[in-house]
Amino acid sequence: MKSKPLIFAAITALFVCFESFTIKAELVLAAEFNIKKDLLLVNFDCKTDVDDIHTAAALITLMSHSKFEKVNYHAVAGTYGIQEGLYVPPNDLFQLAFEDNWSDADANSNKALEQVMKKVKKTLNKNGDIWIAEAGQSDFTAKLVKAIQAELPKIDVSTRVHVVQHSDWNEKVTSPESLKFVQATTDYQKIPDGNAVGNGSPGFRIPEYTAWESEIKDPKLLGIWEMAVEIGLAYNGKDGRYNNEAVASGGLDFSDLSEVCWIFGIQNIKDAPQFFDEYGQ
Ligand SMILES: [Ca+2]
Ligand SMILES: [Ca+2]
Repeated sequence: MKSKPLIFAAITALFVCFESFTIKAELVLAAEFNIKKDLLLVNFDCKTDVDDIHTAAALITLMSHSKFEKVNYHAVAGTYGIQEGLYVPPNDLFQLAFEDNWSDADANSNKALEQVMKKVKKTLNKNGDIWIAEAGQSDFTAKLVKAIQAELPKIDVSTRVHVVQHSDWNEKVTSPESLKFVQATTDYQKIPDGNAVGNGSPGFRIPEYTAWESEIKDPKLLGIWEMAVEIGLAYNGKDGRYNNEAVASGGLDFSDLSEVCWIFGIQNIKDAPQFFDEYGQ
């Protein structure tokens, strides 16, 4: 009878081993982004909603986490479509958060395209894929795809360029030709809206939420969040810009990060508190 606990222990060990193998296999399957060779592009319109500003802080928070610190990423500001209204200048924040990893399409769209193409070419030539999270419209992506087709005609854009969009409004204010073109040429994925909780993608819009102040311990990240919240409050609803009620109430809106979570296979995050709990540091 002495061997009974041993057998039990062996079975338990086997079960634990099998279970952790299953979890790992699921993670690999869910995350199609290949950290070793792919490029993540995050396109921010910054017009006129201030939520992109919070999304930028959330993006660098995620990219600073040990799980994602090796990700090759690049942010582009000013990738707006045909919407009316004023821009929310993100330059100080983007410089602090992303340092060299961003381009300013608002100041000079062609120069931004050139800078992005340099990274895109390098990635595609080394067999990596391009993943684009649209924090706004797809007009800049349309330009980018045309440049890829012209400069790298052998690349199959429909399997190598993945575009993720979560918002009906972003699609509506992309110029119709650009939207049609991007949808027809790339691997275009429409996901559930990141402004709502419980719809299949994370919901990162939360009124009256200030707990990030204690969740973020890293001084640099804390400074970035403080600046993002300050810019958000300064420009929200100002001079005819969209009035984001979550931001106005002292909360956060980084809804566009739901696309980045989708790309990395971490779309099981429910909401902002869970995001800070797991990835705040
Ligand atoms: Ca946006
Ligand atoms: Ca939003």
